[in-house]
Amino acid sequence: MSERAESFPLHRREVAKTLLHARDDMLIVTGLGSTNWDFTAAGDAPRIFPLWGAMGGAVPTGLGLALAQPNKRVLVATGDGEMLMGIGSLATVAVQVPKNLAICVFDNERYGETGMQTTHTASVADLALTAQGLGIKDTGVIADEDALNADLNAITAGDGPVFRVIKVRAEPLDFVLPSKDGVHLKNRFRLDLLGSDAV
Ligand SMILES: Cc1ncc(C[n+]2csc(CCOP(=O)(O)OP(=O)(O)O)c2C)c(N)n1
Repeated sequence: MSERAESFPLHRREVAKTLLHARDDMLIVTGLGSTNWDFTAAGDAPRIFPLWGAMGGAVPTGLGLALAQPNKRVLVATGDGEMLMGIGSLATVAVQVPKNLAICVFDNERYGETGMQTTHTASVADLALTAQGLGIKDTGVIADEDALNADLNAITAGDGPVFRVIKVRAEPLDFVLPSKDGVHLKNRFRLDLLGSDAV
């Protein structure tokens, strides 16, 4: 059971590239762990806000952003371990019903960044069912390229909140790190979104 993720067809770096380029005005919050590296590798840009810490904080950060910027599309892309740690935030997303928010969990069934220890999704935990149970109506699992393409419009433009588990291969990849300067990351994001008065 725990080895199955090593043969999932979707490669996370390709998924990140597809999501990043699907909509160039979409704001993106990435979770600590490998989604930071995936989106940096796909094309580091001011509209991407990578979280270097605060495990469990990706969805709350994306929710706050979506509520503050209702006319912008917001995507949270994070790992299954990070999502498990911040799981209660999905209940708040469900209550707030942000129309402009999509959440994609890159589920490799591993704590990738810390050495590929298996997470709960490698055995019994189902994050899409959990999100549904917490009240998010539009949930689903994407396991191959056809399903990803079929769901791209929902993720980038569908009525939110949209929640997708994307099953990605458990594979060792090179680190492609964003800047470690948190103030720089915050300021470049604010500058891009709000203009020079914001920094
Ligand atoms: C509170 C806390 N616990 C543990 C860690 C260590 N840590 C950093 S990344 C990570 C794993 C992230 O796993 P996942 O979200 O599944 O992402 P992946 O790298 O597999 O995509 C862990 C355990 C941390 N940073 N903070």
